[in-house]
Amino acid sequence: MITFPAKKTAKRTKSKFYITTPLYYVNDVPHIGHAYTTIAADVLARFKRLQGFDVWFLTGTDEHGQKIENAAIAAHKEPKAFADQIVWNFINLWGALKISNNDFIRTTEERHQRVAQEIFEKLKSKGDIYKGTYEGWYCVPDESYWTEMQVVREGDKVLCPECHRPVERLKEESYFFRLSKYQKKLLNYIKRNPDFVQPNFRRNEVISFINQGLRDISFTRMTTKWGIPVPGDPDKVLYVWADALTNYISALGWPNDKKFKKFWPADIHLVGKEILRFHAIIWPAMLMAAGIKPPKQVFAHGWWTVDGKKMSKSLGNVVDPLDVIQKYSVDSFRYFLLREIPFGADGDYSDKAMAARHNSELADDLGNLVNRTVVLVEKKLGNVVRVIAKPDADIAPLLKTTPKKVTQALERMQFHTALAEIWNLVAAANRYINDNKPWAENDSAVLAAELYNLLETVRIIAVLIYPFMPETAEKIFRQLGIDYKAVQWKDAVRWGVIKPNTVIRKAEILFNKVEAK
Ligand code: ME8
Repeated sequence: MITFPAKKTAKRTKSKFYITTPLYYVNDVPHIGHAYTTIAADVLARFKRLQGFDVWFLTGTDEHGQKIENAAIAAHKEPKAFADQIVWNFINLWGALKISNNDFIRTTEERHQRVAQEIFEKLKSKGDIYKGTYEGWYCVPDESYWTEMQVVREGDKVLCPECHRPVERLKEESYFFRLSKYQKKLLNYIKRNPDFVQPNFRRNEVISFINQGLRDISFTRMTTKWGIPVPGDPDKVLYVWADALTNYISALGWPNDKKFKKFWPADIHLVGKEILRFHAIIWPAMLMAAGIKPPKQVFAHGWWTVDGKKMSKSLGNVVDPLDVIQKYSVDSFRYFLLREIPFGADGDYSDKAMAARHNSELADDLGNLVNRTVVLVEKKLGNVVRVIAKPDADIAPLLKTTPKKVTQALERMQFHTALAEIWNLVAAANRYINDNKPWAENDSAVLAAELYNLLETVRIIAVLIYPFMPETAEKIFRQLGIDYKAVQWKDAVRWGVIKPNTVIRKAEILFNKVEAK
């Protein structure tokens, strides 16, 4: 086997990787925003598994609080029965999207409720929880408290500064978490760990927010009954964020389970930008108070709009991922979301943009490359690989640099760059066919060498796209006679994996062209 003299990817001291998504509210069906975070987490989980990491990938649902209670009332259901119904929309969607999560946690599960209560008690025993009265504003859709200074007034309406929906006035007895005490410690942690909050511009936002001064936060609710009972004060329930954030350790069986010991601290909490403060301020402060290590990184991505507008039921522009994958394919959808915008920035979804990428980059570029290669091998070599040829100078330099660039991009969460690099290689391979014209080659040795180069290039591309498009990669591996279960990331820097006498299976169309609406 000829191996490129490429250096091994970065040395690692630890072989575990723990990645999480937010726990999605079960008030409604999932849309492309929820799919986005979960697909991004899945790509990283698959990438790390291929690299040999022991991966734990967690997702789940946030099932308590006033928002769910109100949605259940509107549906004439008990909150738990309502959650039991809605949760299937998430479980089924993750199945359809080929999400490879290792666990799925619901905050109504006993294993979670126990931990949420124990953490509350622990903070209380440390003197970081105290009794008082909360008086101020509350945004139910965001489940967040706002002060007089923060709310937006428009005429006689009082609106949430984050989502611009009306807020409620609250006055209730409550237990507060002494968040203010952790201001300095948090700032130090963020400064000492530049990767903790990413991207960098979000890190700066978090730092300036903390510098404005942190206020203690109400950690219980009285007027809402749908939640985890406060230990020792059953008239109250835990504030839904104080409950839900602890899922990241409850799912690992904190404090004694070997999963917790192995996987904590989390390597990455992936979140949307609107919930960054909960994850980068409140959550690490809770952990510090409980004497538990903070996560290594919180990465906040941007928001999708649809046809230039915020997705909303009233506008009727909420995109159901199941509709998209039915029209295009799971892999087209996964590809589009991560190729269209840099991770961290906002983006816009439209059927037109989706169709454009599907038809040109998937059907034309990748689909044709694989199809042409396999058809040529069928016609010219009778489907059988003859020899292992050396990498051709026309394509070898790119074959050598691309895997490295893709690895680097994935390690920096630059999914769109990783895909752009892979598509440079796809374009180079298509050019290689056009320039060398193997269909007209009369010298059988030259022909065998060219086709071998194409087959190995296609194989390497399949390795590189695997985290993004597992179904497509598997289809390609099957055509090349490769057991996809045995594929590793380092196979992308190997040459000579396809052996002589391998039977190449007949081309199967990877992507059918689709017309935009
Ligand atoms: O906030 N664009 O749950 P949630 C991109 N339960 N991502 C989007 C999006 C959009 N338009 N809309 C939603 C909650 N998301 C809490 C979290 S965690 C302990 C508790 C994604 O159902 C994005 O990841 O409102 C965002 O942070 C998340 O869904 C919010 O989901």
